[in-house]
Amino acid sequence: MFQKILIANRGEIALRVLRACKELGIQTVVVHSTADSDAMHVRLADESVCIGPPPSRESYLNIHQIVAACEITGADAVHPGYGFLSENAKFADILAAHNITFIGPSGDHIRIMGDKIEAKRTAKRLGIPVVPGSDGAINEDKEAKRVAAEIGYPVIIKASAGGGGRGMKVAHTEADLEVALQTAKSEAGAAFGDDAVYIEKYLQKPRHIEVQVFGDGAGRGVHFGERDCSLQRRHQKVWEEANSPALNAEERSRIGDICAKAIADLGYSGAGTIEFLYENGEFYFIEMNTRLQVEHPVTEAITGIDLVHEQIRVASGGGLSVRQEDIKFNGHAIECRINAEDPRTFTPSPGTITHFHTPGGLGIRVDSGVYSGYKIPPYYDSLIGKLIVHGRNRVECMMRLRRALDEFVVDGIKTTLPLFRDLVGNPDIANGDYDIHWLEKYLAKGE
Ligand code: MV4
Repeated sequence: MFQKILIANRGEIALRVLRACKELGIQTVVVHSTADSDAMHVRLADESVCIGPPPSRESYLNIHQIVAACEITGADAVHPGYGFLSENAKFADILAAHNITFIGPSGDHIRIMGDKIEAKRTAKRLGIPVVPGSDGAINEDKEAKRVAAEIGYPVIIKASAGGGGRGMKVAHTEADLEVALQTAKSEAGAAFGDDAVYIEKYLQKPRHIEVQVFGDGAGRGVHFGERDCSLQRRHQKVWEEANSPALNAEERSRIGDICAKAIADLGYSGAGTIEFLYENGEFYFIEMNTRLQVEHPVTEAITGIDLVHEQIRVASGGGLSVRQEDIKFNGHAIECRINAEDPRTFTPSPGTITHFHTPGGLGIRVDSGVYSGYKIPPYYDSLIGKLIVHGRNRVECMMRLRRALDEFVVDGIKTTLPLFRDLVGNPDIANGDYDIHWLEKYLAKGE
């Protein structure tokens, strides 16, 4: 097991990882920017190293500073959290070259999944169902038209270096295709320095369902069920739940088993998430994330398994603590992302939190690094905490969520809490009847 882990992140996830390290008796080092000196995780860590000024480029993304902090403190592993360097293959490779363990998959696996064309090709080869579309990159209008005619309109053009919704264009008819292809290519070139694009059938009313997987790096793979993350705004998830209200037990184990086997065959190590669009009873792979995700607590709630413990165990060579048959799905969990934003316009609202009171009681978890008197710096994303609620079934979970939202107090700044108080009373949400476009339509109606 590791002696000392360096946490290369900030905010609630840095605290989340710190807690796991403490439970495992592992010493902790945090690196932080000058904007985060007062952060809770910095106070609670055994050691902290200030690695630079507020801009992420010069601190949380500064590989050399982070490697230097490992050398100075004698950390033997790095947990990258999510965002920042968590899916940076070069960072994983550089740490390996310094004999420091990256708590995550190999640089090569990160690289494959970062290239969306290569990721899709790999998924298909491993027996994962993918969205119908081009086999690789599309360069010519003629090729695009041939593929589109074959799969049928509407089609979507995506950047291979994109992901998470960046660099996509929809073409509804052949007349739209040339413009969509050229725009997608030039935008991809400008944004990513790589203009490779591919074409897929555009699914009009899917749900976003993702499967939590783990590999031990030695040919074993397991799945921890799915999460439904269909409630999003501008590709930012707002509300996530497990299990998906749309799936039955047979569908859950069918897609889960496919994913677990793929992860085993790939020789993948650590936590991963395989993302699907789900429409009319079918799953279609879109991307794989090679990191721990923001919404991992809903999976922890229904399985009772600490996923950060598993990451650390696997990275240290201790293997997974569970076999597939040990993983049971118990009840229902919902996560609300509490952002320091206006609940209608989503404009960031940094500043000082004058009062912070979190709900409690059976089935309630709050993951947050903020406290009364804390000043939210304006430089980073606006997530200030996550409310995760568990119940024996979805109805009980929703009852508890409504009560927990009533107890939650955040004064001094605007937050998205009022949005969740509206959502929890909405009949479509109560019925689990929503797709990836539901939230934006709801917000546009201004209800
Ligand atoms: C799609 C799609 C429809 N058809 N692909 C957006 C994020 C990126 N991960 C993939 N995305 C989409 N890909 C096909 N073939 C619709 C979306 C999409 C979306 C997906 C998940 C959650 C919210 C979304 C909002 C708009 C579009």
